[in-house]
This record gives sequence, structure tokens and C-alpha cells, in this order.
Amino acid sequence: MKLPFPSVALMIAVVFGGQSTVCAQVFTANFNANNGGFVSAVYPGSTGSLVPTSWTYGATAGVGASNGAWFVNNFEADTGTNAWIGLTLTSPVTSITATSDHRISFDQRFSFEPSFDGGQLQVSVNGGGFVTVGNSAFTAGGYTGTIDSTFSNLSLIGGQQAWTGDSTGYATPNYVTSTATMAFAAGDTVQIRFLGVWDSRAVGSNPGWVIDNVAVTAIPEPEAGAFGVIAAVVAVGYSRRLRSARRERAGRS
Ligand SMILES: [Ca+2]
Ligand SMILES: [Ca+2]
Repeated sequence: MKLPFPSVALMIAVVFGGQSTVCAQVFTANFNANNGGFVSAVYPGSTGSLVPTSWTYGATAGVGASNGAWFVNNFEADTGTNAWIGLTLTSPVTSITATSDHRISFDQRFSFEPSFDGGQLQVSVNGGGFVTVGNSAFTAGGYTGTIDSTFSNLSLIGGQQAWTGDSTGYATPNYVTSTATMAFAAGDTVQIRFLGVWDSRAVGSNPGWVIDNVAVTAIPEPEAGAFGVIAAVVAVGYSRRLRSARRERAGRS
């Protein structure tokens, strides 16, 4: 192909992603009209001898203190040491309709005894065992500390990262939005649950942990609002013709 000097064929292909920019919400619960079908339970194998409090649905416990949410107050698991009690708050089963990354988000406010009591987010896929969501999955509002593994070495979550201490703005009160990203496949069934674990003696302020505005959202690919730009620069014979032109100019001078 004969190309005019300078023989640069510049091809820029700009491809705008045509995918929808609307994220598909597959589960949402703001607890304003009801408890969202969530269920409280004592974690099997809890070792404390004292009777724990329970997760409670409150019609005016949530964000802004004017709408519903789930909350749990702090308690001592035992009068001695090295005992713990876990309380779980589990969502209904949610069906996944698209194979993609999903965003799990919720608002929370907590006051746990720092480094000894704490909370985690867990997920069960297709009826399997609940697995704690690792801190690396959080893009916002991740875990705030590591639970002691010496004094509380028998705690269910000893040595693990968890939400512990007071959440940012707890006293105000403000809520922290936590967001984790996980990949699910179309046809999966998913349950999420909040696991709080308390050891003996000292406790945080009440309410100990408040959960509101839980949502699971499918993230389109590419990400909403993104567009791909593919730029290809093809320089055919540029260097050869440039050298040739230089020789021509040199010959005329
Ligand atoms: Ca609410
Ligand atoms: Ca404690």
C-alpha cells in the first residue's frame, strides 16, 4: 500500500461500552416496614455460661433513629475467662440471576469492647457453610482491628480481623457504610449473616451493633458509567520512508 509521506496510518478505534449503567439489585432490606425476614440465633458451640441478649428488631432503631433496623446489645459471655458467645443475624435466601461481581453493602454502627468483642460479615453460597468475608473484599468500611488471640485465645474469632471498638461517629450517632465485593454465578443461592462474638467481662456501649439498609447488587461489566477506549496506532513503513526522505533531502542539498 502506497502511503503519503509521512506514511503514518493512524487508526484510533474508540469503543463505547454499550452495557446498561444500571446495577441490578438482587436483594434489599431497609427494615423500615418490617424485619426483612432476618433471623437471630446463638452460634452453635458457644462456650459462655451466661444467657446472651439477642438480635432485636426495632422500629425506630435505624439510621436517623426514625426507621427500623436490627440491633444487639452487649453482654458478658461468662464470669470467668476464655469463654465466648456468638450471636448471628441471618438474611433470607437470595437467588442470584447473573454471573458477575456483586456488591454487598449495609449501614452499621457498633461499640464492641476493643480487641476482645467484635463482629464479622459472613456469606453462605448454595447452602454451604458460612465463611467470613475477608477484609480484602471490602472497598469501604472494612474491619477495624484484630481480636486478641492470647487472653481470648478460645474466642471463636480470636486472631481474626473484625469490627471492634467504636465505629466512626458512634456517639453522634453516625452510621458507617460497609461495602464488600464478591463474585457469584447465575443460579447461586446466597445468604449473608452478621456474626457478633462476645467474651467475658468488659463490654462496649449500647447499642452494641446496629445493622440497617442491607443490599446485594449485581455489578455490570464493564462497571457502570465506564467506557472502553481502544486506541491502535499503526505506523506502516514510517521509519523506512522517513529514512528515505532524509536521503532525498540530503541528495538535493
Ligand atoms: Ca431502616
Ligand atoms: Ca467482652
